[in-house]
Amino acid sequence: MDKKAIIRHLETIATYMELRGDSAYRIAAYRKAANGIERDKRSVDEIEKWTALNGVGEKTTTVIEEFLQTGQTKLLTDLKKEVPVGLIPLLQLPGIGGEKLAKLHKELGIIDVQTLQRACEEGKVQALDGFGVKTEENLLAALKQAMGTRERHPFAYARPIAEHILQKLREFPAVQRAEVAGSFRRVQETVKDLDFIVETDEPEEVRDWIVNWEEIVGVIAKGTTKVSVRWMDEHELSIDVRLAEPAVFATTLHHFTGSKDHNVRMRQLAKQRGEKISEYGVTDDETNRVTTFSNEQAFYHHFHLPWFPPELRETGEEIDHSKRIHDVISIEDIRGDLHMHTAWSDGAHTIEEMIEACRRKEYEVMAITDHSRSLVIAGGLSIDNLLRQHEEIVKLRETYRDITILSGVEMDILADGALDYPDEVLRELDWIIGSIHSHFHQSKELITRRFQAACENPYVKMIAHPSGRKIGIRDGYHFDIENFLEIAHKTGTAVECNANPNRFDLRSDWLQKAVSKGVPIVINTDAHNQKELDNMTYGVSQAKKGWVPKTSVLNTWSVQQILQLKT
Ligand code: DGT
Ligand code: CA
Ligand code: CA
Ligand code: ZN
Repeated sequence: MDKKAIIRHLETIATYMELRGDSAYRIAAYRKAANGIERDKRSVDEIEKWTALNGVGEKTTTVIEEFLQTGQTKLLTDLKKEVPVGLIPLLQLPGIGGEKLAKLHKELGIIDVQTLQRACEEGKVQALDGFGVKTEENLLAALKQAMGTRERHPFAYARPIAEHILQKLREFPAVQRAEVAGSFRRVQETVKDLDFIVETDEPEEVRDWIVNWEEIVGVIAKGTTKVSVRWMDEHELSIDVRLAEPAVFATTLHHFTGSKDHNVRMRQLAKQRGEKISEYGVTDDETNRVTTFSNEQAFYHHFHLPWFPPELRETGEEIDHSKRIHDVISIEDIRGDLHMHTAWSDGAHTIEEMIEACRRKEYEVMAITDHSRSLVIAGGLSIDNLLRQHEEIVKLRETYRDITILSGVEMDILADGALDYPDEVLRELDWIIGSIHSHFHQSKELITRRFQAACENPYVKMIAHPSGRKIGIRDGYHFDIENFLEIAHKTGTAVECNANPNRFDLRSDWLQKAVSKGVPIVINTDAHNQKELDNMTYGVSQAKKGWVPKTSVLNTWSVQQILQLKT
């Protein structure tokens, strides 16, 4: 027998005793014994008298001898019966030893990941002695990230997986069309799984191909119309693929795009007309004749409705507002991007490279907005560098006459509401963005006061990512959206709809509020490289979810109108 096995067994006993709430003295006896055995250089066979070892007593020796003879001990078997099995994996959590876990078990009835997660979410853990807000936050984050218990995944997390799968599906010869459906197609902030609809005449062939993909770690279901598999990512994201024959592709795509509530409303509408909707088409109640459609447009048209962008298919109420759909912003309306970084601060590309990328998008206007001097970690620009950059942009305007290049900055709003540059500097530039990047823990009132100070400055045209959240990572600061929008409205300051899927900031319901208060919205990518400029479509999706009309979106206006903001 290996000495390590004995040591591990004794340590396990100590851990279980700790979880059971045994006396510190008893627990320590097993730990000391394990320690003593580890320090002794001899092998198991060479040890004659266990009690002669440092820290090993009579009682422990009995346990060791039982273990040596049978490979197990009654003591540990009994302990395992008494301690909930679900507690054991929780020992892996950062900052949680047996003692703390025992306390959570005793005081809050924690028995596994789920009960611990619930207790954290309800704020019960921070109320315990020896635990605080920070511990609770850390625990929750660790539970969600490391233990694979995350139920929903940020859109940004699922996106590369979705894009990869979509491309793969579309390249397979037996696949005619493939689309992503479900909450991902609706561009929800988080998704539970990924849903795909595949058009094929050979469902078996496609199915057998999919279950053999090297990127999957398990098959959940395998039928003639549906395959469910687990992706190889750390959370083993589940992937549903529906196999549809050509005639039913459009209705299958519609059905599995959802949302459930949107579908319910559609079915009600059909019922009033004596029809039934399913993923296989629209059935006439009287004749039982099934109508199928070549695409979703034709399907909606059948009900005298315009095509609904998936982003708008949420509560079902959208069906009552179908007339407003053509006012809602779409990607074609966007004339430029007014928030991006270059290698002058923490971006990857030069100003020229960013200009080239924006020209490829046929933008009429763009703004270079690197970080300001206080944001040292992001390479914020000193006044000198900012002014040098401005000069360079002025020069580049000579070269690039088909796009208006605004010279700007993303300026930090400091902890006390002061701005990172004096007015004499700001006056030189065209497009000043105000941002909060520090002191997130301030009170609602202080954060609001910082925003107010920025908005009241005549040179600050826009507030970037107002809530500071990063989906699935941090909630952002405490902040009173009503108050903030009121201030933005009064001062004529625009607010950003940040297109980065990690942010999707503002939230869709807040965008609606901004629209109703008449606050101009700017959809920006905040790109740190050329590729991220492509996120514009996701920003537009986010704006769609808030029913933002194009007239409210500042970067659909003419350059002149943009420059007139706050003048
Ligand atoms: P998720 O996955 O929670 O992020 O959200 P969804 O909307 O992607 O939900 P999912 O994957 O369960 O189903 C995709 C769509 O399929 C859903 O939006 C509507 C439709 N669907 C699926 N199951 C049902 C069902 O049992 N009843 C109805 N009415 N629709 C369903
Ligand atoms: Ca889904
Ligand atoms: Ca699904
Ligand atoms: Zn930025």
